[in-house]
Amino acid sequence: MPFALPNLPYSLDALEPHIDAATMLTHHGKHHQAYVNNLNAAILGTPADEGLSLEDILSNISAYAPAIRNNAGGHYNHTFFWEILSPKSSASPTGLLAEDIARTFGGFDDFKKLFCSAAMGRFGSGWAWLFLDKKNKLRICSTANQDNPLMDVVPEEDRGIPILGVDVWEHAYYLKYKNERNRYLEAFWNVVNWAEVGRRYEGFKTE
Ligand code: MN3
Repeated sequence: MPFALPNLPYSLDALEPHIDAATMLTHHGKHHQAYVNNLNAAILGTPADEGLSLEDILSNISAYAPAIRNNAGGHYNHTFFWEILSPKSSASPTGLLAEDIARTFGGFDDFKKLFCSAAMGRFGSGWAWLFLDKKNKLRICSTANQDNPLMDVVPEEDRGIPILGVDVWEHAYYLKYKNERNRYLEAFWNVVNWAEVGRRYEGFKTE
């Protein structure tokens, strides 16, 4: 099978009390595993089943069936999400990313408000993203379902390279926060792995 479920980089209860172990167990072990299984099944015998990377598939996703769009997106997005979370979070970004956030959005608090309003404004299931756009500028967007800025099917202005993302599917928060997506989003800031987010930013930012 070309794709496999990655291990979590921390224990299931490591993000407590902000993200609970019961949610992590289902989210990683059931939901993410299902995206992996369904992706492997959907690409069998297609051109995607020839050692293409997930990023290669996503950048050309318009050429593939909806099942590949949904499950390749689901696999990429969740792998990304586990990596940008950490129990050893710092309160805010540092270095070049912090400077760029201040320059682009006015300050870290202004950035958080804009990011949360993108996440709150997503009707139904999807994600909010901080990403480097085609001009290599920081931008915020939200995408539906398991779409993401790497895909060639999202609006042109929302395309680029994800730096930070948050899952706003109910399965990401319903066990602990019920319908209160806003409380989940407040808690999210306590477990962002800013070191990893900053590493991605510096890896993809040119100038
Ligand atoms: Mn999810």
